[in-house]
Amino acid sequence: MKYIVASLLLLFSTSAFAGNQYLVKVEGMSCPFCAHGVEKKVKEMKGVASAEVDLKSSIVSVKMQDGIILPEADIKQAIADAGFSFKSIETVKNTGGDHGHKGEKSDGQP
Ligand SMILES: [Cu+2]
Repeated sequence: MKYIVASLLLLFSTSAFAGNQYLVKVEGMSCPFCAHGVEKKVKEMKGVASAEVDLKSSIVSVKMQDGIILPEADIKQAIADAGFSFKSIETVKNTGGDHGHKGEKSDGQP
């Protein structure tokens, strides 16, 4: 029984890593209203878990639901629909560095 729980936990944490994250560079966002518009459009996309705009760097960070890949054409379209131009997209590699160390340390939890 213990074995099953352990492997379930393992499965669970592995699938959590499947939530792909992207940094999308957008041209033309100059105020929070622009940012909001882009954010809204991106969030309307299928499979998007969250979207957050950093105005300073003009980067929208998009988190996808588990296992969903963000097609470049789709994000381009969403940005265009919001009235801005897509510049580039970068996949954030989830190295698992701080989060992936199972059983090593658990932040004071017993
Ligand atoms: Cu604006």
